[in-house]
Amino acid sequence: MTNTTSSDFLVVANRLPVDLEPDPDGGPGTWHRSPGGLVTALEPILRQTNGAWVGWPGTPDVDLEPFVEDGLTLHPVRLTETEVAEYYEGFSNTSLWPLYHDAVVTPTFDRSWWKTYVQVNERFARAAAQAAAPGATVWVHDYQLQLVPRMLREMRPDLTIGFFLHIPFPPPELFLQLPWRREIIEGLLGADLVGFHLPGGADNFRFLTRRLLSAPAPRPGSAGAVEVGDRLVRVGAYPISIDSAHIDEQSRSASTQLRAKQIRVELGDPDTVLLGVDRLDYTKGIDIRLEALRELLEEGTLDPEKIVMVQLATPSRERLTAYAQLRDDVERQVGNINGKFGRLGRPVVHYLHRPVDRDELIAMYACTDTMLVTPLRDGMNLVAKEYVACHGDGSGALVLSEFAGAAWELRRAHLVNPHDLDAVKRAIVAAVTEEPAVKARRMRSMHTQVMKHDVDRWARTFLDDLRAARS
Ligand code: ADQ
Repeated sequence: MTNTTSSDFLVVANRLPVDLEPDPDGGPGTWHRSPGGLVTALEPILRQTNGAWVGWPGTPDVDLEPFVEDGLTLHPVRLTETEVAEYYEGFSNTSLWPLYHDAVVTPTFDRSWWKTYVQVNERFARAAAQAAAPGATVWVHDYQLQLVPRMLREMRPDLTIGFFLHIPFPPPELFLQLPWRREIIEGLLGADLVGFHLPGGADNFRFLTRRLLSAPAPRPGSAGAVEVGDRLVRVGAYPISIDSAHIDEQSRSASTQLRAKQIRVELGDPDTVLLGVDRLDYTKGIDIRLEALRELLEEGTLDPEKIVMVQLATPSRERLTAYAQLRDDVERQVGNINGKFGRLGRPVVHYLHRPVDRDELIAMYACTDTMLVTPLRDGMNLVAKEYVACHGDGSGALVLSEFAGAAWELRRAHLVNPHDLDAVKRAIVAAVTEEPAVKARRMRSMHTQVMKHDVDRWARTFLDDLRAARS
């Protein structure tokens, strides 16, 4: 029996790293590993530190005791159906998500969603307060739980609390639209360390502490820490990454290489394979790359006999109107391209609206000539780094939006403004036609960056700074 009480290290996130799939016969259901950037990023650290995870199991209205699954101690937080609708789909994904992504879709603010957000944040804070050993370190994650740091500090002043935001932190002009802007800033300031992917997000946050709470400007030598009463809250940039060595090794394995060759054959042996891999989300710019491809085929710059695009799109937030609309739009675009430029047995765009297993995904990356990552805004974008990790041999090319956090490190990609369709088209053509030697120089330099700055280094740096912040 593993001890499920009193952990010295806790991760608190909206979702547990597993999903409970209900049994059709009303039985207890079965657990599955759930997809997503956060799980991918944190699992190695949790295993190394013997930590525990507090989160929602992904199904409403289930009461579960803490349990151990695949070596990880999990503390489920119960959410009712209404709470899922108001806290998760409502305030988190219809207010905060679009607002924090440059309002590319207009955010909706609803007072009852906010009340439920407060109530659910309290429940997460209580669950963490119960699971944490005296003096434990608690690492709270992401936009769904921005009130937890302050609530948890009030319940358990003995804890060391870190917070990391996985999505962009918006410019003040946008953040100030939020009716509960002050509460969110105060919530985050309950942490000892507040981390963002990029320095820009950290700067936006510091500015807002002065604007909304009249916090004094950071003192010289305080590394930009914010003074809150007698406490000092550190603020910093921690660009997240991937398990680079593992992905690199897997991409070089004989079985991956064999599968990569097979995939190209299955795709009809084209000269060029383009790939997009995303959650089906309106921030990811899937429609932009499809439109660019359509125009390039239409004007004859790309030859449909020689090029194939694969778009993998994991279903996401399907009950929300903006997402259902996006799916319709993307599927119409794919149909248009294939209707016009495909022939029997040879579509130009292969579109899969489902998650693909990890081994297959790595083989897909490995066999791809040009990866298309074109979000309108993205906190980091792990897909870009995963692709680079699979091309240690210098093959491949990456078209990358300037508005993905990853662009901050992957300077040698074909960087592009996704709002400028002509620029996206030029970048695709440049990536497809570039001399192999030039391509290889770009890719090797990005590969070195990704290998050095992996997820282990990300987490260690954050946790070292958190320890230092507390002392
Ligand atoms: P996401 O928006 O989910 O993450 P991303 O960083 O690209 O975006 O991570 C997605 C993960 O899911 C990747 O590991 C990818 O391999 C996997 N994935 C995506 N589509 C898939 C498919 N069809 N099949 C299988 N796997 C698939 C949020 C933020 C990002 C930030 C991460 C981590 O929005 O900006 O990089 O958190 O902080």
